[in-house]
Amino acid sequence: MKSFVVVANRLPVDASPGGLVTALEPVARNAGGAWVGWGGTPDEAAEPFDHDGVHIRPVELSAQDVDRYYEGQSNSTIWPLFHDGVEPAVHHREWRVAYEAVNRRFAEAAADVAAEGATVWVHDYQLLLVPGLLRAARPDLRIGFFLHIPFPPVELFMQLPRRTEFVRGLLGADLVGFQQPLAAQNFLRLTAQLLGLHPDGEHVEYEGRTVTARAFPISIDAAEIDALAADPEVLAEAERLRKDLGGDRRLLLLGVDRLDYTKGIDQRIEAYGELLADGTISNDEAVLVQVATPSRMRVAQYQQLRERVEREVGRINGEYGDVGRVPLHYLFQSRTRAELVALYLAADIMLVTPLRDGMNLVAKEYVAARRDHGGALVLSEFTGAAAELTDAFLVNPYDVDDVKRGITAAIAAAPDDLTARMRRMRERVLEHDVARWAREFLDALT
Ligand code: GDG
Repeated sequence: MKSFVVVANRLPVDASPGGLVTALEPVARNAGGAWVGWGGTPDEAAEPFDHDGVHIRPVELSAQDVDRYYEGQSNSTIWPLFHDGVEPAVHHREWRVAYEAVNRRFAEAAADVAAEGATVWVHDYQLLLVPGLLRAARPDLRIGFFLHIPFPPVELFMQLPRRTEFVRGLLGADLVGFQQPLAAQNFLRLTAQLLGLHPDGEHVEYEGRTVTARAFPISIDAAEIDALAADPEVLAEAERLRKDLGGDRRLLLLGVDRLDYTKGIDQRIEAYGELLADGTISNDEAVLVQVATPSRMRVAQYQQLRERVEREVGRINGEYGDVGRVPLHYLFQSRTRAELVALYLAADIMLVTPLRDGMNLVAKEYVAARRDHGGALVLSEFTGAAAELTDAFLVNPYDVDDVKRGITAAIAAAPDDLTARMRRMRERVLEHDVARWAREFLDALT
């Protein structure tokens, strides 16, 4: 039995270590805690084990669970709906049934490992029902929930079948954390609209308990990025990249995203193509590198996005490229963290243009990597990061002209101006790192 338990869709083993694992593994380890999650392979039976001082409690998913709970309800219903419906959400009754059944399995596993009065921290949109299910089984627990993606406006949330159950699910927590204050307000308004509750400031009374909804903007392990950015091998790799991309080219633009339709990759490429077409930039002076990490490739909307992007990349390289020199390097591959940091260091302009994004860690990683205070960030207004990185060149990704304006403003900016902007953004990110995020959430919870 453990007094601190993390519940997340994935376990902190094997999966490429993202920000969440980096942030929470030390907390779980220091607390001698447990982690409840799926190992990532369907139909795989797994026994609990200890890993790096953390008790790992695997939850099994069948191939059908993966289809219905993960690729279906989580990634084809909730993900698009919570991202402003930028792609239409798909609704299926059997997905909802599987989602509830799997959430119940996660809640049972958590109830099983949690000691009397333990603190349990549940994560993200795959597990919206877990706090409620866990509360019913274990009223003694302190339950926190953090949503990593946006929470939609009330009118959009209202489209979700069985919407009231999702709100009740979240109200099982003592503390519900969001990336942005507006998301917390949307949630509290829904408790009034759907359940007739009376939210007061950040709090709402529900079944004799006080539930708090508040923003806790997530961040990165800034020290890790900072150290990689000082590593001589990484610096040499950045030099090599510049040379390979054409040493005489003045400008390297960069995009790094999971290949996801929320990230605005096609809008960004369209803007770059138009800048080449109207002669604002030329293939001799500039090059764009787009890393698009493969993601959710079994979901139809992701396959369609891949086809759209690859067609456009081919068109632009065909029209504006030359033998041995293309304007757009597209990498449908995942890279190591060191390779990403080398790219960040080499890039003059980082393009982060999501249509909607809970936070966006890539923007923060770019800033953390720039120990030289070089480079410029073009950033979508519709990311959580935009609230903190106000010295970026902020753009509306739906407006191709505005994306082009942001890029040309970054190109034209005076070096002093760029340095001052980067210095301020970097201070912000180094001070507000992921350890601080976890500490603030857990202090508010316990
Ligand atoms: C969700 C929310 C929120 C990417 N490609 C590679 C790679 N990455 C790393 C990046 C970054 C992470 O993955 C992506 O984080 P983002 O925040 O940019 O986006 P999501 O994956 O959509 O994350 C988001 C986040 O949760 C945390 O709450 O910010 O809003 O959507 O760290 O560097 N890492 C490696 N190779 C790659 O090819 N090693």
